[in-house]
Amino acid sequence: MEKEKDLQKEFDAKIDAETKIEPRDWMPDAYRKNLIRQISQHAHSEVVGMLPEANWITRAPSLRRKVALLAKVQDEAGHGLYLYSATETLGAKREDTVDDLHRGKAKYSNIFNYPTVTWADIGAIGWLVDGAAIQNQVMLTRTSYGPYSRAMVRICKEESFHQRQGYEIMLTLANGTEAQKEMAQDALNRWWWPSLMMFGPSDKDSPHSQQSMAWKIKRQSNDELRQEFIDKTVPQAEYLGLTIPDPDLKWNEERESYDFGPINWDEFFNVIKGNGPMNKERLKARKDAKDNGAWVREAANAYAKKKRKREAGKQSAA
Ligand code: BYC
Repeated sequence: MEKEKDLQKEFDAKIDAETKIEPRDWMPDAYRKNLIRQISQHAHSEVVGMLPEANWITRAPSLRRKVALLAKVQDEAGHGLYLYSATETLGAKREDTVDDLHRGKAKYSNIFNYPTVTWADIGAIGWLVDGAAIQNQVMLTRTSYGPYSRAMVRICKEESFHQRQGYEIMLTLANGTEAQKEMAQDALNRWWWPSLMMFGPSDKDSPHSQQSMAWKIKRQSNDELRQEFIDKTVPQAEYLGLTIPDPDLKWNEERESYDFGPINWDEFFNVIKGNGPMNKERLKARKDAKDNGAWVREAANAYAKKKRKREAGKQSAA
């Protein structure tokens, strides 16, 4: 008991001093659990996030667009891998983590449960979804758990390229024909609100925030990040000549920030419960990928199994 208290004190001192917590360091169980929850959900989001975009790889309008989109989707797979590895440093088994996703037990970002119906959606995802991701993830480069913070540095660099490829698609469409501009506006209309929801419920309804901020896992609150994202993104929409679909959006001189209309939290909670337009398809695609890859895993394991059997045979003969 005394020893536990000393370990807790040492942990608290490290958090205070901004010293990273490393895999072999002692950490409170609740800190470990909370990190596994957040990092694994983040990993699932990266991997499920490949699906709506992959939908357009074969239909990208030019070779240049296709190459950029392919690179982006591959980057997301890489992000998933760094993050699954980070959960393993906390003692989580990757098989269990992935099974939690497939069983619908673990969450992944609300945003990937909407369909990508036109090419402009690929622009809107890069601009808004990756833009929101950067807004949230830059603070995570300073998160208190070492492996997570180091993974986030690399991820943020890649997200920055993703955001630009999306904005450039929007810029091209917004300066194109009337039909192209309409397509860009329609994509903005559909992706704006779900993008704002990506930051999570408002601070008063966010059960994990207070403790996560005290442990310096999160460095800014959901509402703070959402507001910063809006303030940055509105001028970008103006530059495109597009209209943010919020009649209440208004610059507030006093706060030097935008006021905005109410977010439909019923929609958010419904989507993260598994009832969004694409939840079932997304999970099915992930499960199918696992099932269809079974033969690869079997082949990769075959040699190891054979070797084990041979060695067991030698031992029993000896
Ligand atoms: N979607 O107490 P709260 C990407 C859940 S991927 C679904 O505020 P927390 C990209 C939350 O899990 C973007 N669920 O939680 C990839 C919790 O439920 P549980 C993903 C959400 O953790 C490919 C409950 O609501 N980014 O960038 O303190 C292509 C209460 O919430 C969401 C990350 O994962 C949501 N949006 O704060 C392009 C970043 N929000 O677990 C782009 C890392 C909340 O109790 N994660 N919930 O069942 C975080 O920073 C934090 O986990 C969050 C939520 C800010 C998201």
